[in-house]
Amino acid sequence: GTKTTAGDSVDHTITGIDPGSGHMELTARALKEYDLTDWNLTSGSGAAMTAALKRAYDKEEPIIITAWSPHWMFLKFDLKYLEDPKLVYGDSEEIHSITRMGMKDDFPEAYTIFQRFNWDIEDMSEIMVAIEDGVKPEEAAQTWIDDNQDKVAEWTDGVANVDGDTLKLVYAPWDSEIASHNMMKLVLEDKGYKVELSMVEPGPMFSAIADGSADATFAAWLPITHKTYLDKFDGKFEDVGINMVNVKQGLAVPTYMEDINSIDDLKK
Ligand code: PBE
Repeated sequence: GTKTTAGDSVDHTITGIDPGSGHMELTARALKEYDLTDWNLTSGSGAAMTAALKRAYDKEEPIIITAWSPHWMFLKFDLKYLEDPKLVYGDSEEIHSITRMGMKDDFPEAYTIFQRFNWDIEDMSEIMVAIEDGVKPEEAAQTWIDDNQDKVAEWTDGVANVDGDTLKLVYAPWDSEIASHNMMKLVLEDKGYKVELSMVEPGPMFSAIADGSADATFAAWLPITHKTYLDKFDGKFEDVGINMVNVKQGLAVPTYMEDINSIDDLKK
């Protein structure tokens, strides 16, 4: 009989996330570079993608997703990244904190905190898993803060309190960034800021920083993921520093898809 290929088993479809995400751009590029011209990339949201993953996983059905780490999906499911010999998704990425131009002069105390802000994959994962388990984002973030006072103190020690200045933080609806922005909101509120959190699409997230309608985001993945956006807004934002290293993204599948280990395997 005819052998079912990896492509046939998933209908030549990769389950994507929000349009405008770096991952969507890179995955479109991967389909070209690996010559997977008959493949489709569906767009939706991170939540729709993990729901599709859960449905497939429960039935041990094949699925290929646009995954990233840190993410709770790697703690709740046995997944593996597909090798990416052409390094379309880069090697390892960093998350940068960026502000609008002039933010430093207007909010020097917060700026100092942003410069020092740096945490680990395990930290963010704790908040993400709690949220996935049904804890409200703000409560999950507060629990992490309560349990990691020493880490937070490294960012905030010696920084003066302020009196209700309003800071606008902007982020896209990725589970990783829901965790980081809820956490930093609470840290800033503890210093006396009023914090407005707005969740927007990826494009508007970067344009809000560039046009000054938002003060900061902790969601700029570099050097590859958001390169197109950062090149577009070159000179219109300030890169304050790295808040996390060794983050990653790529295509992933459940480990029960034993024969598929590389993006190259999708061509068969
Ligand atoms: N991500 C997580 C984002 C950045 C943060 C990999 C889903 C993206 O733009 O694709």
